[in-house]
Amino acid sequence: MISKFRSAALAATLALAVTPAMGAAADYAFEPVTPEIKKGDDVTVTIRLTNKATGKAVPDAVIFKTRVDMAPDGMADMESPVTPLPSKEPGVYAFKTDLPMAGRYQVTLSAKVQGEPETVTGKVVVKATK
Ligand SMILES: [Cu+2]
Repeated sequence: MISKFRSAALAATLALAVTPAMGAAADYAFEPVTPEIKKGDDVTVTIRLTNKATGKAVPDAVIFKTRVDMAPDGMADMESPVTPLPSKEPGVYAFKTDLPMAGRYQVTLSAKVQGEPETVTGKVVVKATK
């Protein structure tokens, strides 16, 4: 019973932890620098993070979680590996991933932004072309 209770309590805690931080997320926008990319392996996806209030790019964010999948085309379980690449421009974050088929891919990001206590999350859709 105790361990059952504990895991239920843990699950509740985790559910609280992953509740989207609307405040922080609403203040920032992730946008693809190149919304269309030729399909293939080892392609570079670049995403700009901006502060909606100032319109300025947000440099030095720590993107600690990324996921690329084909959820927009009904293939959420078609997930691609993602490797962060060095940023070439402040506020622009680059990743290496695979876009094996033409269609829409969703990039889900979680970031820590300087001076922002809440985790900033966002979803970006990029299209792979033939
Ligand atoms: Cu697919």
